Amino acid sequence: LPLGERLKRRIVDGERKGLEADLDEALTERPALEIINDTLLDGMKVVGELFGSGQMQLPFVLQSAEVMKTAVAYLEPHMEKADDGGKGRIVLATVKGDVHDIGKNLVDIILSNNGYDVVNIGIKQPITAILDAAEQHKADAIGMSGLLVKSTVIMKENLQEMAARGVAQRWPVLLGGAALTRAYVEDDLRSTYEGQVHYARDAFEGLSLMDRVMV
Ligand code: B1M
Repeated sequence: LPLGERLKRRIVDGERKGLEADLDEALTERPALEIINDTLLDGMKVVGELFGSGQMQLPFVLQSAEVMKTAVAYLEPHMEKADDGGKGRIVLATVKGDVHDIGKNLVDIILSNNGYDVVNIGIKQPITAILDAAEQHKADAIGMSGLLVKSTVIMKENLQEMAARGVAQRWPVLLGGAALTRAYVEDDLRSTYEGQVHYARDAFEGLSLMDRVMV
């Protein structure tokens, strides 16, 4: 198989052996971010389709996710650091009840490499923990990730909780994750919320939103 196909296959098959050698070879051809975006994420997409259609069982999805994480960790030091920090601080979390963190961690990498201080508090985080972290770290913004349909409801509840606590105007909120849609965030959530809430389709939109929010 050609290198790109081989790497994609590794994600789909959850095959770690020889991964680093393939990544080293890919790095001689393309920048790290391009390898992630154009190849590895394609592999994860296939995993999602296979899982969704019942052709792949959960333990194998987990293996694929582990290979994806290993690959991203291996590539991270090779990424260009465009900016050294000081552009603002964001608390990032995957919402309550949700364990998916590959997307959130990519957002962390992209923002960190582009001048933001990221306080990544992990998965399954209730809004109380998110707000405590935002307070404690004097964050300028809050980012919530969630991939389950259920998580889109949690995000709505989280915004309601922020409004109830009177902190809606204090932190602009960025939302992202596969189950969210732009319409849900920009029409539904935004219409009832007095603070800033933004939808980010991917990590790069997350970055451009932060650049807009922080001016
Ligand atoms: Co799960 N899972 N999973 N899973 N999983 C999905 C999400 C699912 C769509 C698969 C499917 O059915 N086709 C489905 C959800 C269905 C639904 O809710 N309607 C699903 C399910 C059902 C489940 C379980 C319930 C399965 C079970 O237990 N029976 C379970 C849930 C457990 C829980 O959360 N309580 C579960 C578990 C798992 C694993 C642990 C095996 C593993 C996660 C490992 C990990 O993350 N450490 C896993 C995986 C890997 C997936 C799929 C296959 C891939 C997700 C992924 O990493 N994609 C996923 C299929 C899919 O998403 N279509 C699926 C790559 C990643 C880069 O994309 O996170 O979307 P993503 O991030 C993107 C953008 O969304 C955006 O930027 C990234 C790209 O640049 N983004 C942000 C994300 N967050 C952002 C935040 C921002 C800005 C942008 O600002 C704050």
